[in-house]
Amino acid sequence: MEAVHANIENFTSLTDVQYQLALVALMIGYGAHFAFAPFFLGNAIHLRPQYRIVPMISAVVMIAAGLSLFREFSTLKEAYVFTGTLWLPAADTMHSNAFRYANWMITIPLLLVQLLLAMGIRRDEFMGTFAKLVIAAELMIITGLIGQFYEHANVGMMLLWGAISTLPFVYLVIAVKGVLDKGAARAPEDLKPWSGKIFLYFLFFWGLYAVAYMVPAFADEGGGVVVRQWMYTVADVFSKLVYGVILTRYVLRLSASEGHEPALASLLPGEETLA
Ligand code: RET
Repeated sequence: MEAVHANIENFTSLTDVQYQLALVALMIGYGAHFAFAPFFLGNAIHLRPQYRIVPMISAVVMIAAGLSLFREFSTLKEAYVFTGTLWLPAADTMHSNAFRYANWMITIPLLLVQLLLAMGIRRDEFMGTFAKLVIAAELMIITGLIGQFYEHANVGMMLLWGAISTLPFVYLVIAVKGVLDKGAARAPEDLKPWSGKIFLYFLFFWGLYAVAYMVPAFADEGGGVVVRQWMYTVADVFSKLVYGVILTRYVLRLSASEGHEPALASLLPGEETLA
């Protein structure tokens, strides 16, 4: 019996190069995420206390994503057997991207709360805005999760669920724009342009997940497996890791504009010593 609701990874043979390239994508993913957890924690001390939570959330996201990607790496590695020429899907093990979606259920709310905190959303609007964003995000993930089970057996169903999932995604994008506009309104003059740039950045890299979702409709062979795992890695690194670096830089600038000195600044040589 065939596991019809499994991902395309379980139905296609890979060349040696394809097998290694797909694994390399996942390895870069977990390696980068794990490496950046201490980076974010180390940055926190330079911030005004109220902003320290921003890089701390990134550190949590890094560990959660790193663990998930490490498992994805291991299951992909074990999902094939070498025949002497090609890597064929193993009969008794399976690789599943569904675990990614489960991981997003946790990481996406964290990325959203991080945005609200960095943009300084007022306490009285905080919970309401957060609830709207999270409900939209979870609906998007759950419908996408259902759809990806059909990517091998029924591409039409996959696209239908993908279209349904796009509705909450569009709502989410509009709501995020609203949050960024509010952030810009309260930001000092030199930080105002960040908001529009962060929006385009967000749209591009979150949108990349939706493009990756559709890959099996166009390429369900070894090439499709490699392209999709790479798209996921690029989207992961930029929407979690580099996004965390950007938001941390943003609150560092905010801290400075609010008169906060980076930690240890008093130990650095002052201008009078350099002169
Ligand atoms: C799905 C299904 C197809 C339609 C759309 C999707 C959007 C996914 C997104 C995922 C973002 C993930 C992030 C993870 C961080 O850990 C569900 C693939 C629109 C936007 C940011």
